[in-house]
Amino acid sequence: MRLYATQTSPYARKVRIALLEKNLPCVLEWVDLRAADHGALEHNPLGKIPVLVRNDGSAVYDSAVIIQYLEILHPEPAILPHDPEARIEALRIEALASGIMDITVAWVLEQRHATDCQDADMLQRARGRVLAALAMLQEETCAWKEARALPVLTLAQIATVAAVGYVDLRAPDFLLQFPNLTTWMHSLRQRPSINATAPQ
Ligand SMILES: N[C@@H](CCC(=O)N[C@@H](CS)C(=O)NCC(=O)O)C(=O)O
Repeated sequence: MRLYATQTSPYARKVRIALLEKNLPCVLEWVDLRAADHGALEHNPLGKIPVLVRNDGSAVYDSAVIIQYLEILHPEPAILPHDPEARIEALRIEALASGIMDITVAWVLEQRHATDCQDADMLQRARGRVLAALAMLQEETCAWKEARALPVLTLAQIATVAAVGYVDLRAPDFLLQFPNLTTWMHSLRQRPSINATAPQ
């Protein structure tokens, strides 16, 4: 398998952590998203990463679908609970974390405009929504204090680390109100899957 990714994409990081937690070998293909003809376009007409290219050449995207693909084809160790209620809950937290990624990416892109061209309402609304979602994630992590010692991380934890790590990289001020969330994320630093995928 080959995974098209960038070093900083939180969506790609979610998949990279899942691959490492599941001990699945995968070649990483680094993509320059600014290039007009970057390699992922050949496999995903949307031009978005991550894209997983299977050994038969067929492609799987987006990150949530790649995760489902990995879990279906390589069920052990499981990163999603088997119990239906717990599974839906894990997928909800993944959606919450992905929403944080989506809104933070949009916030970052808006911030890059010249100050007098920025949409101040959009920036404020985005900030408010990310903060509300981070508050909810912080509540979730209270139950995960021992995640560092788990044999395998769950999808909810993986998506949370990827989202919070991205906020920490691009909008660290957003995390000031959430010291417990930051502490939880840092407690996982020594885990090989987290350490090896930290955005640079
Ligand atoms: N919903 C997608 C989002 C993927 C996404 O937006 N990736 C960004 C990188 S962080 C990207 O490829 N952007 C390039 C573009 O939109 O042209 C997923 O979960 O995989």
